Amino acid sequence: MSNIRKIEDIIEIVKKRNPGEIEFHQAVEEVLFSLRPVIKQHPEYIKSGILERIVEPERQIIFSVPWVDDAGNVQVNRGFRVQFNSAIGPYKGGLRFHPSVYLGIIKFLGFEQIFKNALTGLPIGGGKGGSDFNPKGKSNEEIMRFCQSFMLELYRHIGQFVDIPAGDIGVGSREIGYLYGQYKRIRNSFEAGVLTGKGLPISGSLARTQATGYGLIYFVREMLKANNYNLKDKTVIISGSGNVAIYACEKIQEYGAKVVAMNDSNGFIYDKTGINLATIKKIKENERKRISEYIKYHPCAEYQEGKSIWSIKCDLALPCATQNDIDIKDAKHLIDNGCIAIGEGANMPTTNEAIKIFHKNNILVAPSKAANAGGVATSALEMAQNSMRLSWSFEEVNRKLDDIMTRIFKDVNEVSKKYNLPSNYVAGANISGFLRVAEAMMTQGIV
Ligand code: NDP
Ligand code: 2IT
Repeated sequence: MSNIRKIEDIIEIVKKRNPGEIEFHQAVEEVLFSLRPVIKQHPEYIKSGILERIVEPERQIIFSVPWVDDAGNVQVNRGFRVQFNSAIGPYKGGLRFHPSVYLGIIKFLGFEQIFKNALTGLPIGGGKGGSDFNPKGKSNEEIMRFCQSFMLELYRHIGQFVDIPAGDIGVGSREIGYLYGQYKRIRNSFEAGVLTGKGLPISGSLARTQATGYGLIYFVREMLKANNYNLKDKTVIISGSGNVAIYACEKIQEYGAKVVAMNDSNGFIYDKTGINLATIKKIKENERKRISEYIKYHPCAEYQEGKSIWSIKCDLALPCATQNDIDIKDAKHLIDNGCIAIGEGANMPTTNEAIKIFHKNNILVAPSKAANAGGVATSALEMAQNSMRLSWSFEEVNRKLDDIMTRIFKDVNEVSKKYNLPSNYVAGANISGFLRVAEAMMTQGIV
């Protein structure tokens, strides 16, 4: 049987075994197809069933999360934790609270996390969790009660040497604080390294809040440099206006680029004079309001609903909201408008078809597994500080983050060249991450 056939067979098995989980199928297809050249060189991986084992989560936990809302009504949500792969370290990955969450979303995110975490070079395996709970419009007390109920089940499955959750969409330091308080109470143990993305008063790390967005820009900076471009005076569009989007905006503005548009799930703002980030932080971080508020402070800006943000002209597109944000139609708009590069801050924000079109048109793509790895890398730095019972300065963590992102780009670039796929950083990231996990799996036998 040829190797190509083998990969297609495995994808078929994944589709049959995980019916309806389309995002998971998409993530598996993207990775496995790009591994063809590696598998050819490593028949021992086939023999050891590395591919069959890597697409099957080691453990999947689904639980009910009952809680009482402010009106006294009982609500029930569904909680998930998928512990995907522990070849190179304890399971590590965020929690997503969003109404669209179901097993297929958590599995795609957990699968991607395996390779991303491997790329950081730090000892962390891959996992992800979350709930279909919708935090929008909920009071602080409702968020707290939900987090406490969620942890009342999750606590038995996690631990600093077992599985270390963190934030993702809908989960920031407020939620991590409530989750941590409940974990500590149940266990009667101040085990700081069990969760990351904690606030500074409870052993969080400086620069973790900024890490994913800053890391994305460090990676994009290196990618542009390798292709004789730079960030200065580039016109940029960023989708989303949450944690990743805000700090990507902050860092790219520091490098002299101009961000002209951002959005949330309702609509986008276009400010041709350049987005005022202080206003975005006030609306989104402090007041938790909609991005449409921006035009109240900056009446010259425009607010639009029902139209794609990617129809605006830009040099750089940074999708930092959610999966499948850029489809073929958006990709064509971006190409026609002269865009030179995509930097994926969100996980899997570009469809597989759109990535193909970008590559065909020589548009550079910084793939999420590599480009947004700064968040989880800094989470691992938070764990290291917690183990040492020390905390590093903002400058020190930020410098380590920059070094890690610069090194990830170098690895991804070298691997893409080695496999004769120059500038295909998507393949470079998949292959580089996979090789680290596969080698770790090989040394541990069939477990
Ligand atoms: P936040 O919850 O802070 O922000 C999410 C942003 O994306 C909001 O502006 C939200 O708008 C928008 N958004 C979410 N879902 C949708 C949707 N279905 N359609 C349109 N817009 C949407 O999350 P983060 O910034 O933390 O996460 C953003 C992305 O980055 C995610 O893909 C996440 O997986 C990824 N990521 C996050 C990391 C982290 O450290 N936080 C690390 C690595 C990756 P609205 O408020 O209207 O919902
Ligand atoms: O997608 C991701 O890498 C995250 N949401 C961050 C995970 C983490 O453990 O910090």
